[in-house]
Amino acid sequence: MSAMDRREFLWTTAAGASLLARPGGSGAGWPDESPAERDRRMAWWREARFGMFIHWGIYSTLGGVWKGEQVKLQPAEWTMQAKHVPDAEYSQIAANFNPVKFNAREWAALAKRAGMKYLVITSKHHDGFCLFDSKLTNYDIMDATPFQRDVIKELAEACAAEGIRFGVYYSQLDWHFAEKPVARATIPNFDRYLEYMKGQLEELLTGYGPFGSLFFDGDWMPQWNNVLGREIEAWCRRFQPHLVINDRLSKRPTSIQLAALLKLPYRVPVPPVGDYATPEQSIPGYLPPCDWESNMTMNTSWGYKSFDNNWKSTADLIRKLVDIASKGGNFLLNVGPTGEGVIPQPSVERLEAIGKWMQVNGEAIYGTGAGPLQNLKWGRSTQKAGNIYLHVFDWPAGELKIKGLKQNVRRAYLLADAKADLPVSQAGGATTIKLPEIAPDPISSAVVLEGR
Ligand code: FHN
Repeated sequence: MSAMDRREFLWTTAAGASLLARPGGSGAGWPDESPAERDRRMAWWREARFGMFIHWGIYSTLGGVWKGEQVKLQPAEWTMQAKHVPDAEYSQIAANFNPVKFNAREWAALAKRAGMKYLVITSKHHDGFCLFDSKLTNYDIMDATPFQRDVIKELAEACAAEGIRFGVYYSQLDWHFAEKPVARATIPNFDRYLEYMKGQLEELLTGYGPFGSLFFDGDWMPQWNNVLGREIEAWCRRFQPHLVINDRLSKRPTSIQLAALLKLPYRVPVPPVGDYATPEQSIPGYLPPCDWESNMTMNTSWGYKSFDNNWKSTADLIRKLVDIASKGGNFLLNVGPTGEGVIPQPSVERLEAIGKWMQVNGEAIYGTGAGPLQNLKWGRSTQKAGNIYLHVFDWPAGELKIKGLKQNVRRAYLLADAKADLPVSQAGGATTIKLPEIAPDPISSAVVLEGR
């Protein structure tokens, strides 16, 4: 067994041993929800495949720098922890949060142009600052900043206008209540904090229109467990029964946390609470047994980090999107706007380019399932409604020959030129498609195989 296999085995064993998968397949949903009802509730999310993640808050004013010192190892939204800033001092920076360039409609329109079908923004991250007008605290954008606009409300309305599903990220880990800003913080008077958390979730789920999804985070905090997770899931579903909720209401095994932190491959466990698993900054090397969504940054920080220019290329991001879809997953791609409310230009450029690619290739991503051909050297495959989509990264000379395809192919064509049939033959267990010399797209070109 190779070292990698052994490590993966360890993660799998640890993950498997510590998770009691809920009966009824992946995810929890309503305890008595039938598989058909769950499929109906998940349908838009499985169709969407691609969403925008937004990490934005008072930490964005810092750009990953605290008193002249760069936050190097942690992402920018962890500045409070990285620089061991007491809450009394850190919370003062809210007075500098005045994002006068924020334009919700521009953000929603950019997500739409990128081909994204849903958007998830941090309503409250670990620092506890609220981007929405909460009646339960003054540590929010209405009371603690000169901006005094409810950006969650503005963005929810903008998404509705652009036809994009709106959702929020909410951290159960809260350094504004914790004894100190550390990853494994404990919160005194935890029952009182839980009531605060439930009250804020009620505010969000009753005051901002229908949500598509909720992304919880911070399950690694010592006080969190699956019982609380199920309690909060049921609480949220009281207000919006058809929410799609991630797995971080679960108490994911520490091995998953460590693997994510160390960027090691790990088996995505079926969530005991919530609807989908959330591999982070990674794509599983196999087909997970449940709904799942990979969330990733474009550089290395979720929150705006002024000196982080380690941007993934557009080609890399498109191929990640294809790879994720080929394994039946969703891609939640992050932007970290500045303290002024501006999405960094490198992010905008990549999203515009992905959007142009999606205009041609979106049919091979949206609503598709994991492809019948896995572990392809030259590309990936997805499938939908009897069609197989071959996503060709490395364009071959003259023809593409694939073995192991069980389906009979009636017709083959380039998604970029659907009117022109490609010569296709099937013999001896192989399917051969004659291809033009030049690929329609240098990054990834879709060849459609229509079933008989
Ligand atoms: O600690 C957070 C981090 O800041 C970021 O929000 C990511 C996004 O999935 N989640 C946690 C790290 O796993």
